[in-house]
Amino acid sequence: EPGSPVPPTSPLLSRVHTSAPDTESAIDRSIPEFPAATPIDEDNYFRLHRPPPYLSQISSDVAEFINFHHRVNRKVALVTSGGTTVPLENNTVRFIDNFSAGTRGATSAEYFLEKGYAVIFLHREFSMLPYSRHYSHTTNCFLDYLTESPDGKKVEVDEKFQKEMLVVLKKYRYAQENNLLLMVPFTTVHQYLFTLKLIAQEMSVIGYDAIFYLAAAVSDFFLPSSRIPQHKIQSKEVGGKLVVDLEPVPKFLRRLVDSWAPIAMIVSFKLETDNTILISKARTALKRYNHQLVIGNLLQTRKKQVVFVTAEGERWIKLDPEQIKENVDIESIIVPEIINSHNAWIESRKRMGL
Ligand code: PAZ
Repeated sequence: EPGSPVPPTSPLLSRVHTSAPDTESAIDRSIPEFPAATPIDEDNYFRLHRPPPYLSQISSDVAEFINFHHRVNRKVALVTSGGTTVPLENNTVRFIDNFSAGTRGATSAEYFLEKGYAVIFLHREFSMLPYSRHYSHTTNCFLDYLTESPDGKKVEVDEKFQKEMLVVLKKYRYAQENNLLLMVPFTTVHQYLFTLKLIAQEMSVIGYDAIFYLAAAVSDFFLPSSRIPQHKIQSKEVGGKLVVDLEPVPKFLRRLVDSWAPIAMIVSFKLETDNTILISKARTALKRYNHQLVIGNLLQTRKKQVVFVTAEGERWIKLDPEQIKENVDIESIIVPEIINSHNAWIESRKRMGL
């Protein structure tokens, strides 16, 4: 993390990164595009799949959070983060997952908070969280940040980490004490879609003061409820060979733009692994969903460079070698740029009398 000292290597933990992509054999996602979801697709999907049982609890938490910030005219960002899973069984032993650790979302949420936004953090449960990300999901054990007090009776933060941890702690406490951050988890793609729709509808009361920052890696394929077995698939039932036949997940971004949050500013991300198709895919998404901004990124370089694709053209944001050496978060550049565009968006809406 920026400026933080490197904790000592723990003998208990491996220094190998198993989640780093193999750039030679990374999956090529230049698969055919599916059309944007229609109102009928929406109706079918939400009618044929059961809503998560906890949704009403989330609904009241979100409504309360939004009203609280609406009263003081605070802007609200919905940040989605982490990957969705696709269960292969109802009592889920096996599921399909993706690589996303939630770094983009958790880091971006911190910068939105720093700029005075309230944040609803719709995230994959157990992925990275704002503030705690500085000390979780690393190859270091959290105990490496601690030390025994001189009399051996208490635990203290190691002197080396005091300064940096105090800064993070103050920001975390500020967000907590001022009710600025609402955590909403998901695991499966169904939970994500039901919750996204619900939050979008709750957020409609704040109109253009809302921004959607869709950094989650949402599954493109799923197994419909009608075809999910209740119990763990037995190898004898499938003749010893498991063939998985998935359906495309309806492209609900279009429904978000047209119907769930028609006045809010919407920023989506587009991930590719092949740099020759990144910009054209981002541009196709912008046209297809008709929203304000697509941020393109490559799996291999996503922490160092991204491309903003808008109706006006493309613009790269790249960390320079010095910034890379100093571990600057690219989100510290992305988020303020987006906030400028959000302000311009609000002004344009006001001028149009909306
Ligand atoms: O979560 P992370 O920091 O490891 O990765 C972020 C990301 C690449 C998932 C995000 O920047 C992104 O591109 N999300 C959209 C992915 C897509 O559905 O195309």
